[in-house]
Amino acid sequence: MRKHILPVCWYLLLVSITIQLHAQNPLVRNQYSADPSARVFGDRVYVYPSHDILATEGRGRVGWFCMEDYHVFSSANLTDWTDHGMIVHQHKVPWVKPDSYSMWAPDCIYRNGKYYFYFPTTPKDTSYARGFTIGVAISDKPEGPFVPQPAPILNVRGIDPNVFIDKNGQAYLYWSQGNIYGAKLKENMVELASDPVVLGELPNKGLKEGPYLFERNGIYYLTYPHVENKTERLEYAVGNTPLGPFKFTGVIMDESPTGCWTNHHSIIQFKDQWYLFYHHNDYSPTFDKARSIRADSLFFNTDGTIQKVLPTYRGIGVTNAQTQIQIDRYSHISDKGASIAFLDTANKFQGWKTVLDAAGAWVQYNSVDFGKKNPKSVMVRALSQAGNTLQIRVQGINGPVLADIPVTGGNDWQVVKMSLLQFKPGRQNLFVISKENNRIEIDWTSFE
Ligand code: FUB
Repeated sequence: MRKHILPVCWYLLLVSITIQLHAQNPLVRNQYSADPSARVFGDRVYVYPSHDILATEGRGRVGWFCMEDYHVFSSANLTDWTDHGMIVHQHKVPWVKPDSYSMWAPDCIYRNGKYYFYFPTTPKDTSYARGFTIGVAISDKPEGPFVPQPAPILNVRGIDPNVFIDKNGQAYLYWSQGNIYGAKLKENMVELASDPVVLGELPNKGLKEGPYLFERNGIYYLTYPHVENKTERLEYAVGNTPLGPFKFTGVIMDESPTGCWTNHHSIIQFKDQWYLFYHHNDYSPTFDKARSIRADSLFFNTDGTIQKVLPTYRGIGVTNAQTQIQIDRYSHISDKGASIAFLDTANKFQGWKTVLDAAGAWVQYNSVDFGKKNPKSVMVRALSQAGNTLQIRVQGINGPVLADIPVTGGNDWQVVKMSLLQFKPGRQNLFVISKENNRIEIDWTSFE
């Protein structure tokens, strides 16, 4: 079960609802989320995703993307995320076509004391654009409140805005509409300062969208989803200036293993580590317009090329041993006798369980912080019809045994608590192993 802590201050409830979430992948556990634009503001990471909802008759187009608002999420440690609530709604933007439900992939950037939130959507006045254009909302704080501008940015037609501010202070807006476009932004951040140009030399065949540009060691990385085969994968090209020309250089992430047709990403450096934020469809395996954002670590080679990122469940951040450790978000899993399933297929936001059904089957969950204070016991929420014993080890599959936990047979979930045989301080990789052949399902484990 996931833990949601609602604020006690009634006046906060009137403004927006703030919810605390513990998360690995996916990062957002209380709603669908897509197209994550991550930014480092101060000592926190803020993520501005799209917010997928399910269309119904009269609300969006059934079977297609449906988005009416945006939330912002932030974290200081990449494990505990705060949902700051809704920051922009289509019905609060004066120029948006009210029945469009097309608040697609956004971005946000800081300049001169203000936060500028860019979002693509459909205007009711087609003289701005037939189809999508891009608007801006402005705030004094990264979590809002954001005030939408009365009109969209002129001379922009397309989706997926991304903003980059170069070392000399010049800001650029990027977006996509078949091709990827770029233009300079004025100092006011809400008007173009140059005519849009098509960025080259990118692959000609197959859809390209979702540009995200960043600079590292004098290299400008233009990164983008591209349909090289049947679904999108994340690629990058490099150049010497913010508007190119760029040279295709490689693939950052292959096509989604779960068949999610889109991917959309951002790349940040936070406390000396680079991260890729992207999306899959974790909570909606059979409908890929209801997506979930994720993050994994990203590494550069010494020549500046990017190593391919493999999507993981474990994701990023350290997990406090005293929280409910969701081992179904594993780092590694045994080849035989171990699998993951939804706890409740009728309510997928309940999350997942680990299923072990062979003696010796195991899951490994990395980076659990035990701190310095000795925990005395371990708890596990588990269900085993025939009964089984779980073994908890650290450091390796043959590493020190912390506990053997007998789970008696029955049809109900039970929380079983056992004293620890020994304790290993600091950050540990955790192994949960089935000792017998009887099937056992595990929701979470925790130390106290
Ligand atoms: O979320 C709607 C669209 O799907 C985005 O704008 C694209 O980048 C793709 O992720």
